[in-house]
Amino acid sequence: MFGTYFDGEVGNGGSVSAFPDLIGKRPSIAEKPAEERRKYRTIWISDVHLGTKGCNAELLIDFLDSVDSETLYLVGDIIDGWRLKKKFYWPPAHNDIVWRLLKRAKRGTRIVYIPGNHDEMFRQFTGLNFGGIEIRRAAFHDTADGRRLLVLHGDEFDAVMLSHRWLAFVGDALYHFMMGVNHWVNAARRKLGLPYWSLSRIAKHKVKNAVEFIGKYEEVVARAAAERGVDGVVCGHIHTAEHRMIDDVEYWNDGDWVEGCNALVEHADGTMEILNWPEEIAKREAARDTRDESVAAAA
Ligand SMILES: [Mn+2]
Repeated sequence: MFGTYFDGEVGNGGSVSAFPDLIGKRPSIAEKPAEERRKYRTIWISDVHLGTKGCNAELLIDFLDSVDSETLYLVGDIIDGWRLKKKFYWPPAHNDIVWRLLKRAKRGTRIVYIPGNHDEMFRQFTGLNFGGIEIRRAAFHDTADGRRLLVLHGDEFDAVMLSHRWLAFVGDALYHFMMGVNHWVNAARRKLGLPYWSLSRIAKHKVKNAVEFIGKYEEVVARAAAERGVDGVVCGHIHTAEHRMIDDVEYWNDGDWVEGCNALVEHADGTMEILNWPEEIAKREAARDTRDESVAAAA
């Protein structure tokens, strides 16, 4: 099963210099200083879907400006080529994300980009290097405490999930509709000063079929990882952040930036955790309010 997509994996290929000089330009949202960022050994993000209204670009910009890492994995569906083909949607904030990624690579972060099914047009560049961003079909990641993890997007298993294909098909239209609703609900909530809220995350957990689908998918991915003899697997694709042990294999899903707004991180000692960025922002703001109150009390 793995043969097909590992064959395309090449080590360090050539470098492509024709990449547009985005770094020379200024982002529309100014970058926060790099010094105050939380440092991680590794960060994984996926399913950003740049080029769609569903992408929470501002939250991702806030995340990128708040964290740093030695290695950053972009685990697929970063740009939504399918949607862009139908309707061109590319606001300045989406450029800002590309700008930040290129800038990060230039500053010395190792960036590995594993295209997914929505950005499969980049798979033809497997083995190449764009502005310091390595494009790979899949990767192995060794954690600081010596575990070996297989990193891939996860659409490789869609064929195995054939019995659930009708759900994927109905799901895509319904899902796109819900992403739209989610976008407007949150635009309104932002105006009212309310925190980010995920409609589809709540809906998904209520639908029995979706829950069964997710559980089955996680098992299929973990089994394939076990066949490769690794300790665990990191994937994306189904927009559901998760950490669970499936037999002896650690299953990690880094979630998405459409609904959940999650990232997976590895600390210096190898421990890993899933961050929910809206929750992290809420914690940060609560801490700032407490600080402001104590400053006011002292004055
Ligand atoms: Mn995908």
